[in-house]
Amino acid sequence: MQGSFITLEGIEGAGKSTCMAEVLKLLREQGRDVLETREPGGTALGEDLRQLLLGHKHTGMHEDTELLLMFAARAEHLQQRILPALRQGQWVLCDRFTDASYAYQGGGRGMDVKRIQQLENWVQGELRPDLTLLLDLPVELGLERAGKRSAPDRFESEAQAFFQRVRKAYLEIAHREPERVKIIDASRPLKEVQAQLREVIGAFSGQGA
Ligand code: Z5A
Repeated sequence: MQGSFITLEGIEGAGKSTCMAEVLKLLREQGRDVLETREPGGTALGEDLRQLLLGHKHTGMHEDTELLLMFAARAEHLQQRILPALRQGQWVLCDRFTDASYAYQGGGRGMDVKRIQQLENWVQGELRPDLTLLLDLPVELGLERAGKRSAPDRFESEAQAFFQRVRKAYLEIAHREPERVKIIDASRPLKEVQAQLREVIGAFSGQGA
């Protein structure tokens, strides 16, 4: 038996952490055995790479290095945790995945999308998420919400134009793959966002159960 692979995406301040908790709750209420994880990270090596990627020690890191480290962390994550869990019939709920590479490195940094596709095919083979929840909201609102939190990491220090490109890239993916990527209006009050999540997860579980 193969479990389902669900990912959550969104720009800065979209409310991913808040929504991860809600989706996890909904899936567990359905009796699913869920592995909750995140990228970059999810393994001991991946979490070390996360420190290098998000911290300010290597502020001038080359964009190729950044992309390769994202996929190095992803390769480890897939082989050590995601694939074994799916094979055992567990559902996997992952906070960000390869759409983030297309959005941040492709859209935000302007890297050649073909490079990302090559790495995606190499590292993942045919594996793609079964469902992706894209928490979408205007960049200004996202940055305002995020500004109320702790000190910004290396990505959070980017300019507003960077996040506009990231948002645009995410929306392009969603419009290209409407079956997989469901857009959640994250600008709404939390209760309304949770209701949207409930509807999408309910519809997906109805199909996938
Ligand atoms: N990255 C990459 O470049 N390439 C890749 O391939 C991958 C990642 C995988 C780490 O991500 C960075 O790595 C990320 C992209 C890059 N950089 N950025 N930016 P992360 O996911 O760990 O970092 P994050 O984006 O900061 O995620 P987060 O911690 O989940 O934050 P969030 O989306 O902003 O969520 P939040 O903390 O739940 O919400 C923010 C605030 O808004 C908080 O105070 C909430 O209480 C509030 N909130 C949430 N929802 C609402 C609603 N509906 N109304 C009002 N207020 C709300």
